[in-house]
Amino acid sequence: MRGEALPTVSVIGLGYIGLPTAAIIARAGMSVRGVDVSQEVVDTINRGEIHIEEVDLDGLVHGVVQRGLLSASSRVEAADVFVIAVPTPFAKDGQHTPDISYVLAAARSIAAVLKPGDMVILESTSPVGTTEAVRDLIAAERPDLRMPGLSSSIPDVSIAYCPERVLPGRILQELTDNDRSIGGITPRCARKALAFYKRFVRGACITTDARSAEMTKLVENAYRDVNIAFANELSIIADAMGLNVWEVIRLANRHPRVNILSPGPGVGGHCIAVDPWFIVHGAPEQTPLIRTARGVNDGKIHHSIARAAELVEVNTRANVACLGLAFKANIDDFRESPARLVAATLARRFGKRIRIVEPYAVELPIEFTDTGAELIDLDTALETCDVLIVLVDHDLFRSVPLAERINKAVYDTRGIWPDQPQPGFEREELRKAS
Ligand code: SAJ
Repeated sequence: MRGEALPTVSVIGLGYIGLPTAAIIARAGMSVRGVDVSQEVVDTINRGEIHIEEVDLDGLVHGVVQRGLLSASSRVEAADVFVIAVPTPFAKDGQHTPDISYVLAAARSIAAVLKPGDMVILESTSPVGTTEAVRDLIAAERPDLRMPGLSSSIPDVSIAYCPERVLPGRILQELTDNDRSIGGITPRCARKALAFYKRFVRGACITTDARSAEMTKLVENAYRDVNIAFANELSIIADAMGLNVWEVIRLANRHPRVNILSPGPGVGGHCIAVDPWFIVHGAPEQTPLIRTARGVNDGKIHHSIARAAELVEVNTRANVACLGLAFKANIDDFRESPARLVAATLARRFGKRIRIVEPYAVELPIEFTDTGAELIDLDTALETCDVLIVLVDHDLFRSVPLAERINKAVYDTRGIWPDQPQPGFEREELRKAS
């Protein structure tokens, strides 16, 4: 690559993946134009500021904007490489059908400015076949350009699928250090995309075909969902049998080939609870396990609500602290959060007895309005609430010593307090002892 001019890059979609990706590519010295439909996002980035929370992202974006390597716009303009990082939500049909319209809209806007030699890379999590759909759309819009895989002649443009696999809260580190699957529409496309990613990725970049790369991304998240479902099902079984699930998992995981994940109040976020459906949608007859896992994890939310409500009802006079609203530990993302759903359901049912502790929130989300529930800090909760419902394993909650919660009724959906006496468990121990 020595002596070669660096490509100019356009990143379409400046959300949780697009913006960090754009900033990292810019840091590698390439000139990057970020594109977003929101003028507010565009203006924020052009001021060198950011609109999302992610560790160290503010300093990085500020730096590359200052150095003139990253700018934002609401229009797609000519570039050498186009990276699509737009959302792929569900369609509004209630059937968990993937909606790839944002991807296709991005492809259409790229088609208008595409020139021979350019490369288009899709990063959005997508159902199998989407990269080919992007290619077909561009082929229809630009009959003057030869497309990969449609004829035996050398194509004018390259098209590839390269999913991200980063964890919120560690995005910048994982964007550079994680291995990447790079799926070309043709092997030639994959090699060209590989050369691009090698400029800013330290992890291994492994080439494959586009459909395999699309499926790989979905499989990674479905794998995690199925494994969390196993843990969640165990927790429901343990409740029915009066067992301490954390003790059972801890001991089972001493086996050299067993590694059970952690139960929780359900699975949240925008990936693990969504992506398995893309596989189910593509192969409805072949996916009983993946579909069932989704049902188990969603069912765990209702189980958590029922168990928490029982505890609130039994402790008639007590104030109740729900600990956490985020979809997982130590982040400020409350979207698609089972913790938030459990807390809001309790607030609607029990009103002002419910208090919420969420160190990452400055106010309660909209659905808490008029419920009577209030946002309080952890110290106040420990002073004023006799029932604690742990919904998120934030480090702040983990650090509460036994002495400060020993006399409280606790439902710990995350197992952060293994030393907390478990009433049901103790009864069972006593029964066995007598
Ligand atoms: N959870 C449990 N028990 C566990 C692990 C997680 O209940 O043992 C819950 C979390 O509390 C949360 C949900 O699962 O509600 C998802 O959290 P997560 O940490 O498993 O994953 P995400 O959604 O933050 O990120 C995932 C990652 N995928 C995998 O680990 C296979 C990440 O690498 C992907 O890049 C990301 O999805 C994505 O963008 O697809």
